[in-house]
Amino acid sequence: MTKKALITGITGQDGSFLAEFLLSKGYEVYGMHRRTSIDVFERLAHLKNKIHLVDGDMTDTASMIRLLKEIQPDEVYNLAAQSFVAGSWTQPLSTTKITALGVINILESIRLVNKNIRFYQASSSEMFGQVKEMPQTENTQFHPRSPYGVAKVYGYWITRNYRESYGMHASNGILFNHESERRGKQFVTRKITHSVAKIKLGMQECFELGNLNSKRDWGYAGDYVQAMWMMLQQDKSDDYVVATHETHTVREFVKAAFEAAGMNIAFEGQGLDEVGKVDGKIVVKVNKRFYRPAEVDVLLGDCTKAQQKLGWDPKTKFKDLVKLMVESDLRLLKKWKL
Ligand code: NDP
Ligand code: GDR
Repeated sequence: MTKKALITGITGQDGSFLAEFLLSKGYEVYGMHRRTSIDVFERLAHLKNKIHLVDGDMTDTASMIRLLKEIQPDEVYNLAAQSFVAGSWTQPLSTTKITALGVINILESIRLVNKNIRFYQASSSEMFGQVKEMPQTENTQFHPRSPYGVAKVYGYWITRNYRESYGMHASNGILFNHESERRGKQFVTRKITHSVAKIKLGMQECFELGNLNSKRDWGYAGDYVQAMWMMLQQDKSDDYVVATHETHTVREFVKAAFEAAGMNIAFEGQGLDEVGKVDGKIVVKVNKRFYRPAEVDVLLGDCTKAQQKLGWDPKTKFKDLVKLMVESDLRLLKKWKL
């Protein structure tokens, strides 16, 4: 029997990678998307004829009940969220409605329609926030630092609660930052690789960033979606950290991106006066506008449990990730220039 999976957040970075992966495993894939006034299927162009796109919204429980009844999926992957941390201060209520309450909307819908459906919740390292220990594991206490992080803590606990209350197969993947050539351009990695590619091609002179000192454990999205699937294949549901166990500053990411484009950047100055120069010309400046009201200074994940229990390993190394993103942006921009 062909297995059916419903993915919420299909139009996002992870949605496209997970859909590809599940198709390769022989799944019939359904992707839920909300109505928008413009075409948001850029990341799905190559998959559009292979998956079923269905209408729904995380804040509309009725749409989820309808979809679950119609599709009767074996597995639900809940990837939908207002996922931009900085945006969660400007839109705290809608972030909460989508990223926190959206999770109970879908869990309760599953419970009412068929509680044997297996459930994956996209939990986040942002829950660790002001970290209580290094590295962070499944047992590290949470201290979220943004409305987004707080919403994800709710999503995490309600997923555990439905597992404990109703015996549902509901797992949390506590994923650390994962990036790719399909990453949204608001996020720092893609903002950097896209800007560096523009500078390389003479289309831009300089770009601005916020906190260059914050450290992240960056992995590749293509590797991480495999862990999501592995969690739902276990006899018992559980919670797992998915990370690379390596952390780098934003400044190191910038350096690696320029290097991947064949340029050398040197930083000088401090704080808001810090600049990055290539051949004596300023290419990176710091702007307070990109600082956050409360920052997550450092994240470093320990994925030993996922390695031992799921047999999952992070494959893509930091330098290779940066290189693949820069090269993809160079290709895209060259095409666009033509
Ligand atoms: P994206 O921001 O790329 O994608 C988010 C998806 O959610 C989009 O498809 C978006 O649709 C959809 N969405 C937003 N609001 C609604 C709504 N009200 N109803 C239905 N769909 C909605 O995120 P990623 O792919 O990077 O991340 C996937 C999940 O994993 C998210 O939950 C994120 O919080 C979480 N996560 C991500 C990490 C990362 O590093 N990427 C790390 C840890 C957790 P639209 O296109 O219409 O906006
Ligand atoms: P993050 O990702 O907040 O970790 O959330 P983001 O790439 O937005 O920020 C990472 C770090 O870079 C610093 N930074 C900047 N960030 C952005 N976006 N733009 C800038 O110009 C800039 N300059 C410095 C930030 O302050 C921060 O410290 C991502 C999202 O995918 C979440 O949904 C997910 O849950 C977490 O990763 C794990």
